Amino acid sequence: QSAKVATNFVPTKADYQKVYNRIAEVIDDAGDYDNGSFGPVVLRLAWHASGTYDKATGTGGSNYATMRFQPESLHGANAGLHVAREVMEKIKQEFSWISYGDLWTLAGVAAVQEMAGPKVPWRPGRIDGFESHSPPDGRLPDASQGAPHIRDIFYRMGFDDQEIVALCGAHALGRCHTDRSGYDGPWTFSPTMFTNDYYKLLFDEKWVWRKWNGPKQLEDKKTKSLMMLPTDYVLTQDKSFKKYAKAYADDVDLFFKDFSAAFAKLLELGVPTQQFVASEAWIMQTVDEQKS
Ligand code: DDH
Repeated sequence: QSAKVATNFVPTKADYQKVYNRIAEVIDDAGDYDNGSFGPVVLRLAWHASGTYDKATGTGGSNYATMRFQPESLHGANAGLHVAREVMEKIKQEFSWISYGDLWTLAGVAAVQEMAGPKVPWRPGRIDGFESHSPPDGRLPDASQGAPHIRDIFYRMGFDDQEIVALCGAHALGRCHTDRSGYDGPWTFSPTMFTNDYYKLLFDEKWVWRKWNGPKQLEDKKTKSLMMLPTDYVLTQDKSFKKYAKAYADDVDLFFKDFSAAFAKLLELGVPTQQFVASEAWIMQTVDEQKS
């Protein structure tokens, strides 16, 4: 924000689209890192930067980008996200006027949209805060737990069962890393394509506990190349979660619509409404759309 004042530069939607475009480039320029894409890890950064919100106290959330500071950057749940923060830092150097909170959340939007997901409404307005704004550890979900824990964590942010199940569909993307969470492997066969395969696979495959030295996780009996966390599998076991998971397995359009709404809400958690520049969120264009 101080940069904005210093240069008297008031960015427009077109300026944010330039940042979006640069994010899209950088996400793709990943060499042999994880299927050649930083998209999934950048999406996870946006989620972990926002998912610390507590509606009872109004603390946490995406406003202050406090994951820049220790100890939050070192919280167990954030292991590996330095990769995403470093990728984002390159862009921050080029567009110094954008706040980290806006940059990270816009990157989450770009990751979803560029990996063929739904359009996600987004608007700028987050400001860079201080270490004193940092949330305590333990606000993000623990993958070894069951339905009560998932509800505790997401109800605290202000989400309901339908939104919880929709948000979990992000696990169509990316993978677990043994040196980060201890878990291992991808959820789907196309970890850089946003699809509803996560739900389809949950119901269509037979899931068995993997026999290994790592934390308890499931593997698909047929190929043994996919994984589910205990918290993923719960979506097929809990009656209320299951209803939505089944609906998303059967209807990709419904999943896209509901994911977009819940994810847009997630990205705005903890940001006072008056800070938002626009009264309505924007739809940023994909790189492909700008070509035609
Ligand atoms: Fe997740 N997630 N997530 N997740 N997540 C992991 C990876 C990724 C949980 C645990 C893990 C969401 C919900 C949950 C993404 C997006 C989202 C990993 C592996 C664990 C563990 C980390 C590693 O080893 O690198 C749990 C538990 C929950 C829950 O209880 C609901 C949500 C809501 C999102 C979202 O984006 C909206 C993405 C993307 C990844 C892949 C990251 C990567 O590097 O690849």
